[in-house]
Amino acid sequence: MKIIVAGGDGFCGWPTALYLSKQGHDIAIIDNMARRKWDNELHSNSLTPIASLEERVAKWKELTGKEIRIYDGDLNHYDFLREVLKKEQPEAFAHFAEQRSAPYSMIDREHAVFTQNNNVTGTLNVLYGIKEIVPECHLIKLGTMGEYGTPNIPIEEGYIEIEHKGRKDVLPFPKQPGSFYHLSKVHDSHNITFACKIWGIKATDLNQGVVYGLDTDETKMDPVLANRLDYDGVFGTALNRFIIQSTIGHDLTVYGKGGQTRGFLNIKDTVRCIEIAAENPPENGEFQVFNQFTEEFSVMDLAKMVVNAAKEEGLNTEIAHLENPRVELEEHFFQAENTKLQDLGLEPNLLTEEVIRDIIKTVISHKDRVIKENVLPQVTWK
Ligand code: NAD
Ligand code: USQ
Repeated sequence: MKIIVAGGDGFCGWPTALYLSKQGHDIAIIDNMARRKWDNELHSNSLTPIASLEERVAKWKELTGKEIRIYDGDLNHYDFLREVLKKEQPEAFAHFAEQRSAPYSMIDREHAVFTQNNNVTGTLNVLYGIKEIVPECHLIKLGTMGEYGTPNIPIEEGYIEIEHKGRKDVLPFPKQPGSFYHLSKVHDSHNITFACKIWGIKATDLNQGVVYGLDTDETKMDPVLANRLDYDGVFGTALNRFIIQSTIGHDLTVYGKGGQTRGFLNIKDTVRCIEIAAENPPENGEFQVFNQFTEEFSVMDLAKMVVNAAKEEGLNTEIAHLENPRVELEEHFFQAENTKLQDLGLEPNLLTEEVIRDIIKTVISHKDRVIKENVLPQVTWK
């Protein structure tokens, strides 16, 4: 299948591009290198040294003989996007290319506006591009579990049957996102729903949970193929942050009580989920939604697992309860459906202390790259 991976230089997109290429798909990457620029802006870095995208794809070609074409450009530049779509004629468009940090979107007005412009306009351009140039192309859009928030009822996969005043309907599940970033994903979902309805586009929204780990079989083939790994207070995510903190002797930064519960999945499952979505397009005009996570954990569950795993590696780690920089529930009900991807063949890589120990072993060799001032959270919601 001809697949464009937009955001293919990023944490989820790069291993996905490699995995799909390995499976025999014909891959082109679109990326404007924005993520590397945000590192410069934040005086931060990936824990792992990462090669340029040109070096990465050249190494992939050298090792496998497989070519991945790259287009350095912005989804917000429609003329650029249109030319790529004309040239590539993709059958699927896997769209990772957004500003994905909740704290980054909450820095100030400029960052909130940038996040929503970048994400919402980028996705709107992709929808117009598909309509205009490749109407049969399947849009596979990375959404987030955070679109739903933490309601006091079980979360369905996209839609809920509601009975109201004696009448029934199947409606989009209510959205209660917790940052201007998460809101951008909700706005995207609404725009995609509408575009499917009016133009007959086919799209899949993958409401992904928090991703942990960094390696896949493909990224491990050579140091030049290494994936990026974020640990700082802006782009680092819960479990990966805790693992890295344990290797540098930093207390684990649990925000508030730590009862915040989320869906999680290993990066190895992210790449497979994209393949499953590509293999299972919806009908024209349909917007299908899969909840893409494999297990639920509270932040405290994860911190305790990291403490135990780190101990086995000879690392003494303590848990700190920091004042929560975010506005969110710290103790709440959370139960979300996630059967659709597994029904289509996903075999989850579940989280064990062994898995955490493996990640610790990988990150420990790069721990000297940690910029310590970047570990504590500095962005607040208020
Ligand atoms: P990332 O920041 O590592 O990668 C995103 C890539 O998109 C970067 O390489 C960036 O340069 C590129 N990009 C951003 N805006 C662009 C634009 N306008 N035009 C072209 N390229 C652009 O992020 P990630 O962790 O790989 O996340 C990828 C997607 O998955 C995002 O949409 C994110 O919301 C979603 N997601 C991520 C996680 C997670 O835990 N990392 C969880 C759920 C959902
Ligand atoms: N948290 C801590 N300590 C930390 C970091 C986070 O307690 O050091 C808590 C947060 O307060 C939050 C939870 O852990 O309650 C998750 O935070 P996170 O930073 O791991 O994840 P989040 O901000 O939700 O964003 C990440 C990705 C985003 C994706 C989302 C999936 O950056 O792109 O959409 O995970 S989800 O959480 O399901 O919405």
